Amino acid sequence: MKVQVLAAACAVALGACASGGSAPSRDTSPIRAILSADALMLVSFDADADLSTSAAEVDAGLSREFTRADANRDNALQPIEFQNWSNVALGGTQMGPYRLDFDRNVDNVITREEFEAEIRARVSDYDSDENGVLVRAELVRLVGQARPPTPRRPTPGELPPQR
Ligand SMILES: [Ca+2]
Ligand SMILES: [Ca+2]
Ligand SMILES: [Ca+2]
Repeated sequence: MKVQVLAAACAVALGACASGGSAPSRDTSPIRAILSADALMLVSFDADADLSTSAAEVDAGLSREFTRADANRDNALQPIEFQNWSNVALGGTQMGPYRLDFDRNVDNVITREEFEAEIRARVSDYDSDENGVLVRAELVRLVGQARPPTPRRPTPGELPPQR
């Protein structure tokens, strides 16, 4: 993922060079860090506030979130329960992970096992060094300069616009 993002950033920079204009100062082009809705939830699992989410904190966190979601306490998440939970925990049902990411057998109910399996799979996706602990650098996604290339080519000698 990071490799792809860096490759895209290089392509933009090369494009600016190839156009003949002076490339915008790369020092002022911010690299943006994006936290996905599931990463935001995993950050919230950091109960002792040491800025990393341990395996024990993942265990406690997913149990807490399942309980939060299971409003009628039948140990399964009905679609309306998932929707309500997704709105508060993930920031909206359009963010993902989606209901069908959890509901693997598509029976319209998310069991505790399905809920845990999906979140644990995401934890291991984020855990790039596979040490069972999630740190900030594993949770953020870096995105190169979000600004699209300017269509106008600067004339020779002209300073690039200030940002
Ligand atoms: Ca922690
Ligand atoms: Ca339920
Ligand atoms: Ca890790």
